[in-house]
Amino acid sequence: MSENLIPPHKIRTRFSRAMSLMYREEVPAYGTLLDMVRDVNMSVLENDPELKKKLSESDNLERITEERHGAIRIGKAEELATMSRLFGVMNMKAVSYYDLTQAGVPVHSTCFRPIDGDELSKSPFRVFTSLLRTELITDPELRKKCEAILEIRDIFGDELRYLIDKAEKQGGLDDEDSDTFIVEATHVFKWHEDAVVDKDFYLQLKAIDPRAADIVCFKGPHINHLTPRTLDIDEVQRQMPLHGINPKNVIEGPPQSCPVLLRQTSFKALTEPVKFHGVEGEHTARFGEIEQRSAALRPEGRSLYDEFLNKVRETIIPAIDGSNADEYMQVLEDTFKAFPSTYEEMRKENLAYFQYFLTEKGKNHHGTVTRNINNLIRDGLVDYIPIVYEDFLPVSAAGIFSSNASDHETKDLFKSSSQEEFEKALGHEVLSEFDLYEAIEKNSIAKVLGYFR
Ligand code: OOG
Ligand code: NI
Repeated sequence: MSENLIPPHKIRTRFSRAMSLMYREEVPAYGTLLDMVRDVNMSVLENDPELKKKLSESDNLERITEERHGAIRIGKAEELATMSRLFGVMNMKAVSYYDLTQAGVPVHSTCFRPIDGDELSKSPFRVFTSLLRTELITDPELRKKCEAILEIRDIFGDELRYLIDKAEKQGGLDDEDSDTFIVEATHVFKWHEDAVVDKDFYLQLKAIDPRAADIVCFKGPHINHLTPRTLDIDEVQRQMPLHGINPKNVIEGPPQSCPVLLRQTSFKALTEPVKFHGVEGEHTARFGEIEQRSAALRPEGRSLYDEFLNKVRETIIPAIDGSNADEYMQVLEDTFKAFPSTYEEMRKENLAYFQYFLTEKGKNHHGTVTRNINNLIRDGLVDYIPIVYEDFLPVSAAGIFSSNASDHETKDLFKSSSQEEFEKALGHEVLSEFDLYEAIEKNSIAKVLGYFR
């Protein structure tokens, strides 16, 4: 039987494409964005043959064109546990814990994604998944009602549950089952314009927290954005208004001059018509986002990044209406001037993770060498590129969360990290992103050194 099973990465690629097709239909501006990103990426590569050559070593162009992340929000522990099994069918694992209460959003999150280099290069689809923490809704009546609504809903359905079980039992799915799985799984993330509550309740909950209303009041965890990866976010940002899309004025993450981690910007989707038990209303749920990914940082580099970003935010917090955007971007640029800006420096100071590979000279070398990575680099036999950051930044995520709650100022009501509770709901522990990057780096060193024995 097992020879008929489809490899998980193929199911993941097909699923990612199906999601993209669905979202393109649901939110046409997403299609516009995809086209823009593809054009910008192509011209970046045409103008930078060196980058093109380096990309093809690991982070190839096909991968980048296919690459996207989505975000969903779910309402109860059982949904998170089943979600973990659903993504497991596509070899996507829960990586990292994100506490969004530090930004006043009553959720905590993880990212489901492929974890090893080979799987990532085949299809790097990831889904940022947030679980509502109803215990943080302070009004006891409202909280009880939310929990009662969530308690009875089934966002997956029998067919999908059956296929998840089957995949786990036989170690995968065959072609026909994979097709059904993709149709059913995509359906879970579809937009439904019929709310499951009346308008009064929706407005009441929205006044307390718009994200809670987005999770509780609808049939399922509609995908709220899908984000293509661009090689030049500043250029896409500049072009967006020319295509009738208005982005937030602030790019989240490090400044342009600092090629680390993740830079993101989003635009607000149109307010959409909704029916609350037949009564007309509206909801702002879905939006668009683009991102540029650079080097993954070691814990030391990450602490330094956090320290710099905190310094920025002690000086200036980007206003929701974008009124101080230029000033914010300037403070960001100025503050990060002291952060190492070249990969050579970052490698010397042990701030980032790198992937090592043989140069042409290295491949043609036949004499003996000292098997020491620094010497091999010095002698031009080995070169390196940064390992791409595959994860998310909680402060940026908070900025993204607020882009779809425009009229809601972030409150400093609650702050309570609870990784243990989250993992209990998930049914297992989340993986450490640092361990994963470390493994990719170690592996590439071992491979390179193995060549010179
Ligand atoms: C998720 C926001 C986080 C990102 O790119 O940081 C995110 C959400 O709004 O549900 O997707
Ligand atoms: Ni996102």
